[in-house]
Amino acid sequence: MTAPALHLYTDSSPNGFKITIALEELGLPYTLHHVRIEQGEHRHPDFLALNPHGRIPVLHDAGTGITLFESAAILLYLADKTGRLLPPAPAARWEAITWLMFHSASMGPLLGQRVHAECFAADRHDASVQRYRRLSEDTFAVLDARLAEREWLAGDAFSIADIATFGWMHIARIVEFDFSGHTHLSAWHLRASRRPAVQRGIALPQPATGP
Ligand SMILES: N[C@@H](CCC(=O)N[C@@H](CS)C(=O)NCC(=O)O)C(=O)O
Repeated sequence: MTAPALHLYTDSSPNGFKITIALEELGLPYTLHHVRIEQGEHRHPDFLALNPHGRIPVLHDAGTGITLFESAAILLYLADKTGRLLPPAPAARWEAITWLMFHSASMGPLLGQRVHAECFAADRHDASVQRYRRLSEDTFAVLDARLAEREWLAGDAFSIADIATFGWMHIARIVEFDFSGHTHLSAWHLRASRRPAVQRGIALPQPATGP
C-alpha cells in the first residue's frame, strides 16, 4: 500500500479540528502527525521549517510538494484540490469565501482572545474579559442572523465556511460559553455536530478538554 500524499501536522485545538473535519468529510487518506503544543513541539526547528510562525495546523502535500499553514488557506487548498466543500457557482462560492474570511479575520481571533481572557489568563483582567465577551457576542449575533433562514452559511450545502466556524464554536461549547440565546446559531451547531465526519474530526488527534 502506498503512503498517503497528505501529511497533517496538528494538535487537539480549534484550528486543528477544522482540518481533521475537512479531511474526514472529503474521505481523503492522510498521515496525522501529532504536534504536542503543551510539550513545545511546535517550537522545534523541524516544525518551524514547515511554519515559521510555529502554529498548527500545517498541511504538506507530497504529491504536489506544496506546504501550507493558516487553516483558511488549507481549507481553500483542499476545496480546490477536490472540487468539494465550496459551492461551484460564483455567487455562492464568494459567499462561502466571505464567511470563511469573516471567521478567520474576525470571529475566530476574537473568540480566541475571549477564551484566553476568560479561561486561561493567569492574571484575570476584567476589562479584557468584558471587551472580548462583547465583541465575540457581536459575531455570534451576526452568524445567528445569517443562519435564521438557511441551513448552512453559504450556498445550500455544508462548506468550508461552516467547517471553519464550527472549529471555534465547538471550543466555545466545551469551555461553556452560553450561546443558546442565539437560537439559529445553536441549531446550526447541533446540525453540524451530528455529521459523522465532524464527530471523527473533533476526536483527532484526541478530543479537546476544557480549562
Ligand atoms: N490563524 C492561524 C492560527 C493558528 C493557531 O493559533 N494555532 C494554535 C492552536 S489552535 C497554535 O498552534 N498555538 C500555539 C501557540 O500559540 O504557541 C490558523 O488559522 O491556522
